[in-house]
Amino acid sequence: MKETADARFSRRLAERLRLYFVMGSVNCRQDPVLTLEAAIRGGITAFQYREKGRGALTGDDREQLGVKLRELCRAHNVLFMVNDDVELALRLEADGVHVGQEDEAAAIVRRRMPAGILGVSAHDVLEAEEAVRCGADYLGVGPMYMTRTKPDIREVRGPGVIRDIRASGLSLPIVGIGGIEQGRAEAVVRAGADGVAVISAIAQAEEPRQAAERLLTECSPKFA
Ligand code: 3NM
Repeated sequence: MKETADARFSRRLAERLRLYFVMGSVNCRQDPVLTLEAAIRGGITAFQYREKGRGALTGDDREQLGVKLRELCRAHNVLFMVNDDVELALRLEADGVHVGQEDEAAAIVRRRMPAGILGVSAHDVLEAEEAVRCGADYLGVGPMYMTRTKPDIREVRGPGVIRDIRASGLSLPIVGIGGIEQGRAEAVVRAGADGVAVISAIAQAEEPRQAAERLLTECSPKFA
């Protein structure tokens, strides 16, 4: 049977979401540009600019850092997403926007950025189904494990929630997020995720490049 255009888009997007690095300046041990450069050398396939939290850059500083990070991604064919800010995403000519359940409603973002990739955070089957109705192109499902990076996380559900979402019949690309460190990525992919999204496992690593390389190996399909 011939693959539909939607199915082809999803399959290609899933491949590009295998190792999804999320960060802003407050998450990094070193300079964010150097951190992203190292992560790209380590093989990340997607990046989300998430300039959030105490001490985060604002205004022009936020945008200028975004321009530098976008340039890096563009030069290396890494997907460039912006967290929760359609205006910034449009100004930065990002590939798309990622929104949480608490952020601007996904359906509104979809209307304001019809051609961009829309990622939505979901925590259970009902939220996943609602995100699909709102036009999500992929889901970020978490928290997989306990994390100290995001203070307002929901209950930790583990990779089983991805298995539940897949069992409900959802075929959209999924990345697991939350507390995914070395040694935890494979379980997330085995549960049905197409990739993993991480902040501290790369941004807080002494060697972000090596951290990314190891995670990429862990979440690359080596099982049938
Ligand atoms: N969203 P780390 S958990 C941004 O559960 C984010 O939706 C989550 O950081 C969710 O990789 C999370 O350092 C933080 O644990 C991920």
